Amino acid sequence: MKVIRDRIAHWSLVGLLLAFAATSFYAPSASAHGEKSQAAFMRMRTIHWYDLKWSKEKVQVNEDVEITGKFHVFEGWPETVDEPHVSFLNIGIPGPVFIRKESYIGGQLVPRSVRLEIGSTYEFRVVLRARRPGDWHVHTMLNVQGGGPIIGPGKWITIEGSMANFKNPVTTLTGQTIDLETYGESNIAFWHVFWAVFGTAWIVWWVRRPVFLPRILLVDAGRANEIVTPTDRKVGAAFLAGTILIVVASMSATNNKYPITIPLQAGTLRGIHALEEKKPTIAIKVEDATYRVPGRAIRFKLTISNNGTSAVRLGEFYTASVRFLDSNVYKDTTGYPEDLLAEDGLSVSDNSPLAPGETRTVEVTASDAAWEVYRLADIIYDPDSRFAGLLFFFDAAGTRQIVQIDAPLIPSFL
Ligand SMILES: [Cu+2]
Repeated sequence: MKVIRDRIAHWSLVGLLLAFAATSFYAPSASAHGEKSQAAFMRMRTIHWYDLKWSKEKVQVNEDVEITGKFHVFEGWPETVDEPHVSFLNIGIPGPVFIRKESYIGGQLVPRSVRLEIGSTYEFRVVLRARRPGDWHVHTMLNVQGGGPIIGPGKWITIEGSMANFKNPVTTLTGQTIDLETYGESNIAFWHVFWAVFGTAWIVWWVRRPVFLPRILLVDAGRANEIVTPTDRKVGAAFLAGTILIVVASMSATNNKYPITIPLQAGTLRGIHALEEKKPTIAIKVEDATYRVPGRAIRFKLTISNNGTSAVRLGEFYTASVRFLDSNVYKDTTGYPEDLLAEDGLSVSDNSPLAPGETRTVEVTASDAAWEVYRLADIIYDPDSRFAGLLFFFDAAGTRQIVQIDAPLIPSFL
């Protein structure tokens, strides 16, 4: 019997060790972080992030990185996502590898949720401070209550140094400078350990004596009174009085040590300033839009009317974080994430300058591996086959105009 039991114990231990070894050596690296699995039409038809800039790609612990840019809240917001009336400007990172020092929308500090209006464009700025060394894929994102996370383009940022050096100093309104990384930690530890020991002491008082069978037999025999002695009652009373006394005394000590405290600050911020945008002087009509299944490109026919005063060319088509550029017209200098940048992914059947007053119908092809890698091709599985995006036109002086497009997107199988 003993031999069998020993064998079972032995092999269970071996099994456990093997399972542990197998799982600890298996560490797959993920390169996109949630957005690929979201419905393509929702990514195209919610938030358009553009003009993104990252102040640095490599930082030391305690150094800041600033992410700035604009986002447009698409007019044709999907019904399946609640309107962004309670939204939060977040950052998508695997835990606090950076801390968020500041975030602004329209120049206003936004530590809380904000109300955003459909159709508006906002400017944002997020200041991150490096905390944990590694290579991190940092996304700007917007959490919409009733809609979930709307993930912007992610960029790899490297943090060097040691996390042990990380500091997060804050000066309170009582004039004290504290380090939020460790502030209050020892106090929390002390009180939790204290009450755990207190509770354990109470249990130990009772389990010193035989716990179960003798007591059950005594109760069954009608001698339950003998289990609890007069000393036990005194100890019980002492524990009761001690508990109440310690709670009251420590509460008043806390009030003396921290006389000024405030409630948690919360509440949605309204009246966030949107960017005032000039109406584009270019009118667009999407005649039709298709994509081949399977394939890596989207094609659309545009009728472009230039109602402005200078000749323009189409330089970029943006949809769902992917930027398709015509390198003859526009080149990216912002260090946009490579996997989302099709430097020469946009081809226009006739991209010669469109003179003021002129109208032209052109075929546009936006083609890149990103269409497949980021699963925009998976719009074939969506219950609403419509796309949306931004077109960026440039005149000879480099002045930019942004026109939003929105149309049904029809698959072609032949
Ligand atoms: Cu990512």
